[in-house]
Amino acid sequence: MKRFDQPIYVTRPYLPALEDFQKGCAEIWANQWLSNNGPMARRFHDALSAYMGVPATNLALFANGTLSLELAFAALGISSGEVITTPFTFVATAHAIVRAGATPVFADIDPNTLCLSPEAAERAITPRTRAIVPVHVYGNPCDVAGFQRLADQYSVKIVYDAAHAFGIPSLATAGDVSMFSFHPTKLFHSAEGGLLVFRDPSLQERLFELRNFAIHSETECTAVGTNAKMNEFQALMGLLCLERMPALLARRREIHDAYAAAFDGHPSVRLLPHSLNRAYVPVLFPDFATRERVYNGLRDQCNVFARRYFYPLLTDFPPYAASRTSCPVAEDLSRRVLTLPTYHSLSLPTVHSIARSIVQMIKDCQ
Ligand code: T4K
Repeated sequence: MKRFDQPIYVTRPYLPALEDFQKGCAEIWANQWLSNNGPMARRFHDALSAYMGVPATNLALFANGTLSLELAFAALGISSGEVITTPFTFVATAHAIVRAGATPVFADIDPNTLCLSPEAAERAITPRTRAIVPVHVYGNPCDVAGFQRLADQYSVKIVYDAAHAFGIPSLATAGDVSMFSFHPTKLFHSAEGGLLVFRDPSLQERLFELRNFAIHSETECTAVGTNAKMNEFQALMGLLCLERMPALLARRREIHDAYAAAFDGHPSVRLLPHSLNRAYVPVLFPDFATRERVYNGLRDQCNVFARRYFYPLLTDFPPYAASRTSCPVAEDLSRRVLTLPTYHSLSLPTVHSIARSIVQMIKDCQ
């Protein structure tokens, strides 16, 4: 089993050429404009609109994904009641619901996609339900048609947490609102950043207002807004990364295929097949003990830091423990899943070595 000299993390951010970033910085210096919807942020906004094929009136940029999601609820008028979501996600999904003033209600996931199940969500609907927040986990698409049926039948809003799903055209405009995270651990990033894409263009004015304290002039403040603005350096990073999107996607696919080939014929390591942008490489093991052995073995013997996204479940954390519901599928899969390293600069020989070590660790304990 190979031990790497340098740690191999679950991900590393793509970094554009430093000279290109410096060139952009020279422009920011000349503008003397660093934040508050400056020229770079406006350019990034338009570039995203063109890339995603979404009118410029139907999106808004923010400082990060968590604040974007929080403000999506505020713009939709959701500040109380219940919001149904999955326990198999990053804490930010539920934090945003609570910080908006609503109560998260957890429902189980689909065993094939690991995304919220529309059937389980439907069972959790009550007269207090205001919205459903499905998460396209790892870039696996949720059952968008299933959730639209719930929206139509029960008059609830569908807000997708699409933090992992940038670069998947079919998910760009799903639901009432979709939130994309541009954190550096993501396939595409802007150092930190978040994007909302919404069906109703009238939300834009409200979102622009909320992200800038809800002030309109020196003498006017109309609501309790916040500071969720993307700054010019973030926008510059985003613009430079966006130019490389086709290459970023292609490289993830190559890495994913290399893992798939290496695990072919090894039923004890099942690569989850649905991630459309290959943002993550989640694998399932037969049981908790094997997953833990591989996770610890990679770290201790190989210097490889895989991550157990998403373990524990949100309802295992104190802020959400009182909201625990029966979610047997999520409980089982969370104890068996491991996400393996994938990022633009990860070499294929490194992927092969990680995969060989995993196969070896499983053989050793059989
Ligand atoms: N919804 C979902 C479903 C999400 O997954 C997330 C974020 C959100 C909402 C919220 O979006 P944001 O507000 O973040 O835009 C990471 C990220 O911090 C978090 O953004 C992400 N999800 C979550 C899944 O993963 P950690 O605690 O695993 O991050 P950390 O710092 O351990 O980073 C992982 C590895 O990445 C490190 O071991 C090394 C590498 N790394 C990280 C950073 C930040 C780098 O090489 N360079 C870097 O700059 O949470």
